Formats: sequence, C-alpha cells, structure tokens
Amino acid sequence: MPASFCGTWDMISSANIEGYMIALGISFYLRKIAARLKLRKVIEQPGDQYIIKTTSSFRNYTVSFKVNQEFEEFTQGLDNRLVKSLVTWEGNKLVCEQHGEKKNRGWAHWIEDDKLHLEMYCEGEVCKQVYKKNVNE
Ligand code: ECB
Repeated sequence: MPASFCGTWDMISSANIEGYMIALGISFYLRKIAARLKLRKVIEQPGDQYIIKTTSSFRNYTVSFKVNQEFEEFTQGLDNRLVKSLVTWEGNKLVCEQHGEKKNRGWAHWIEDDKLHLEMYCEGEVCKQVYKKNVNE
C-alpha cells in the first residue's frame, strides 16, 4: 500500500522548469514569473477521488480525478490547453498521462524518504521537483 499523499507540501527544489515551460510554449514573461514561485501542493483524498491543489502567490491550479478514469482537463492559467487525462498507479507512482496537442505529456508523483516527488514532462523535457511536508498546515 503506497504512502498517503494527503496533506500540505512545500517545494524545496525544482529543476528544469524552464525547459518544461518552453516545451509547453509559455511566454518569456510568464516563464520568468513562474520560475521564481515557491509552489505548494495541497492534496486531499475524499472518498475515491483525488484533489491536487497547486498554490502560489501568483496563481493557483486545481485538478481532481479518480484513478483509472479518464477525464477532460483544461489547464487554465498554465498553458490553457484541453487535454484528456488518465491517472493510474504504476507501482508506488501516481502517473498522469495528458493526451492532447503536446506529445509525451504528463506527470508522476511518488513518496520517497518522507518527501513528495514530482516529475512533469512534455515532449522530452522533464521538470523534477521535491516537496517537504508542512506539518503546520
Ligand atoms: C499554479 C501556479 C503556476 C502558475 C504559473 C503560470 C504560468 C506558467 C505556465 C505553465 C507552467 C508550468 C508549470 C507550472 C508549475 C506547476 C503548475 C501545476 C503543474 C501540475 O500539473 O501539477 C500536477 C501535479 O501535481 C497537478 O495538477
């Protein structure tokens, strides 16, 4: 049984968000803002649903889904694309494939050493982030 992802997690490292954003076609101006953000993940699991909230001082983004159930996702405030998303378990990794205009797009979350790991990928670019649990929230 995989460890619970629920809780509040604060970003402690981020690598290659620039490459990931370029692959998504994000403008120079937005990339400069986004690259500086200290992101937080608030993850809830009501029933058989997952809710992942990504928050920052600039914008927030929320996605909710059920594992193994394809859904339409509009990446509002990110690259503003409509994708068909499917989240599945691959071992201890929660893996999302985002099918749409961009090839090989998605993300994976897993827990390792009490940290929440995230890889976001698009067209060969991979952004790797690590989050630490915030026990005060
Ligand atoms: C939510 C704050 C980000 C605001 C950045 C604004 C513009 C940049 C556009 C695209 C940036 C690409 C990545 C930003 C980083 C994270 C946003 C959420 C990434 C995501 O898909 O998270 C998944 C996995 O946790 C759940 O939605």
